[in-house]
Amino acid sequence: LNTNKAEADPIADPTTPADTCEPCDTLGASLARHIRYGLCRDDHDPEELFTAVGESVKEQMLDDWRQTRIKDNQYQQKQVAYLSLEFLMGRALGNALLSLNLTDEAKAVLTDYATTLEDIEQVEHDAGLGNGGLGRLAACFLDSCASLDLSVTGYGIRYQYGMFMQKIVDGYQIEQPDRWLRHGNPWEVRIAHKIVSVPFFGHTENYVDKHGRRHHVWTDTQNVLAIPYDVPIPGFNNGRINTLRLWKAEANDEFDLAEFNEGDYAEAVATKNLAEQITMVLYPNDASVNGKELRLRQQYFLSSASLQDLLARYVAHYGKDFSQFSQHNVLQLNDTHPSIAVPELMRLLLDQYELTWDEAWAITSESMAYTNHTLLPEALERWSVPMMKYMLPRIVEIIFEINSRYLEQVAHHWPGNIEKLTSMSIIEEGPEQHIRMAYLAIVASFSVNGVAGLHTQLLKEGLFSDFYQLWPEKFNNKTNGVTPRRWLAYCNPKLAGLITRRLGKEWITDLSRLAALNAFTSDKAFVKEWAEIKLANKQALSEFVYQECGVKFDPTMMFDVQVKRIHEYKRQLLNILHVIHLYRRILNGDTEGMVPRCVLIGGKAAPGYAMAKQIIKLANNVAHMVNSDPLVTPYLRMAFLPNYNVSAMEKICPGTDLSEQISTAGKEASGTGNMKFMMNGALTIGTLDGANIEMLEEVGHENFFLFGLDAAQVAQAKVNYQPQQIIAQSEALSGVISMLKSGHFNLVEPGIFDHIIASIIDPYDQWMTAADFEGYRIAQEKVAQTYLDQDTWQQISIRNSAASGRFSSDNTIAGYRDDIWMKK
Ligand code: NBG
Repeated sequence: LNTNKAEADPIADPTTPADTCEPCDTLGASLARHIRYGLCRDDHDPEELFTAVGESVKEQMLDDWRQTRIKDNQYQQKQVAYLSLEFLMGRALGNALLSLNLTDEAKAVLTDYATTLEDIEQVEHDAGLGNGGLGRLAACFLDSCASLDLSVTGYGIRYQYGMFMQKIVDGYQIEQPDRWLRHGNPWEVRIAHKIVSVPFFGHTENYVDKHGRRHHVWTDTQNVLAIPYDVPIPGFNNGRINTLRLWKAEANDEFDLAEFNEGDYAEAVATKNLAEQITMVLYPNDASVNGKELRLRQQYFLSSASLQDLLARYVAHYGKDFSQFSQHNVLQLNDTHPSIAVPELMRLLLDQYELTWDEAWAITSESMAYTNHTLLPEALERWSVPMMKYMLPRIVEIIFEINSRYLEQVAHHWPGNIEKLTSMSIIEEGPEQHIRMAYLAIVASFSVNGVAGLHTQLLKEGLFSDFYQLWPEKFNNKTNGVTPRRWLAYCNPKLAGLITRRLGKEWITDLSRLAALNAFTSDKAFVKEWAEIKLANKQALSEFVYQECGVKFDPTMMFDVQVKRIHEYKRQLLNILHVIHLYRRILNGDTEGMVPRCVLIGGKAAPGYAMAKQIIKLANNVAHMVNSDPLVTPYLRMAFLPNYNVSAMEKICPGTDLSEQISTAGKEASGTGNMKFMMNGALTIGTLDGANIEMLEEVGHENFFLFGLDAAQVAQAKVNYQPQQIIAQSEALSGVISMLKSGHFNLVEPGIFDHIIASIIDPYDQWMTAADFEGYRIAQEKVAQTYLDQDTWQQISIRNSAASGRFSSDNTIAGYRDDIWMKK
């Protein structure tokens, strides 16, 4: 355990030679030393050179990292723990250099090694410890917290295999393991003295002591060690280095003595590997539950290790007086995935620190805050009670106790209403009982937030309406945001340079300043330069697309892009149907007023999601037919980009003209890709869903291509939905459907798209693809018309960037800070 003494400030008050040694070298000297003494050989390959660069850059952060830690251990400001099963960090090098203001120095230093910073950056493997929006949001938040000088620790899992690598073979998605740690990870530091132990299985016993107090013991457990690996999170040019603490599971050394004595030494050691499976792999499901036992083990492992860590740190400073705990700590739960932290904090306070139930509950319910990220029912976690009882018997006891006390409140609020008790209970009855994790999180949290205005409203009116009636004060909205450091300053240096030349560099930490760009829409030279930068970025993107897909994109054509996880609600299918429509028009010679376009679609499908995988296959097959017809390619080209990830988006969003945000209204909680595109001057074609609504509010209707049913109309239209009729009334859509049915895109694989075709015609199609097709097609025509007038298009592009200030995650985090974290 760390004590006050160990964390006293050794720099002010040196106690060992280590405290008085020379401060660390310059980046160049440090790199030379890592290459000479760190790599142990001269014929280093690019991976090794990257490792040395990473180590050197990390070294530049160590003093500030230590100072940040020392300061935060004094609890000078409230300590926030951001608990998340996912942190989709991507690459770290370029962003760290930007934050430390070392980019130019690094560029200069690397010329001595006959390489460029760009080449070294490309060697870094993405840290893909997340699925999509939820994990990337956590990463953007960490950047903003550090940049706003907030003491926030990210707690997550150090998965040995992150998000799978997607290959496309014959148009089909193939998943391959992501061995991101194979060449080591220069950013992490293993902190062996902060290991904690996490219990599983066993059983509970209780007894009454001589003072009449009941004690609970959870015994006969199998314990797994949690080893922290710390990753530095530099604030932007401000000296703060926060920590992302990722836990790795390891077996402890308590061997099974019976096996041991029977001479099965090797067996006894080998079975210990089971423990290490806990942090082996990230579950690749986005927006659906991972109902596997191992997933629950991951959730408990993360929650328990992080809470033990937090409590030990608190006790080291304040002793066992927990009366101040919630004043100094807050835990933000990133979705329900870590919500088992609720009963775990209760357990630690009750069983380990011997607080009473009321004391423990006051602390827990004053320090937990929960963020919901989806309305989709298939994503709401429910865990089987028998399974949880077997794995975590003490935790289940505590959940039942929380539930019975809470149901009393429900009974007071709705006297005599048995139905309410059943529907609001944390325990769902049925052939097998289940624990509703979202309800557990709401009951225990002082704050419950959605991630965009519409999403929060729908939570209050629909999914959680009973809870909203009971506790209206808990509910609040925090519209998502993205960090302008990575998503503009770093990924689009040309545009960032132009903006800085005109506005100064303050926009990097105050994105609302981009509003001043509106003044330049009538400045011809500025507009011209804006357009030239987009063209150069499109050139770079076409090289990337050619390298990854072998498809030639022409930068003079419009770049129309949809990249995100593949899901029916996101309606990549609607986009593909539109491509088929354009293809038919070209084949029919109807090219009047058509704007040549390159359509890019990218994204991963959950490995068990058959329909999403078929959509990928359809995109690839349509792309093949389009690209192989020389009569078509002057007007239309299409590519499916394999293995879409963070570093791909860094190349894609600067070179995009049109951003596709076309989900069925009411389904996309917020979206964050939409914001990255907007910041980089793309125009959006989109529905009234998620944060699109707020983007539209900021930029105005004349600068946004809106179409489709809104959430209320979707609900209404479901009542008597007749897609067959809609198709019959649309010449364009009937043509598209008959072409699909004819097998034109699957000549040698008959029938493979039958499910997709059936889904569009199905009166129970939840995603209402047919309903929105005509609106979408017309909006796309408007896009084309607008694009023909390049001056107007570029002005709208500038206005989109200018209006994106509200979607900086700095802004979002300021909201979390003021309304949630600093509330008490
Ligand atoms: C996702 C939503 C997105 C949202 C991100 C971040 C889940 C469960 N939800 O719309 O689908 O932008 O969360 O809030 O991954």
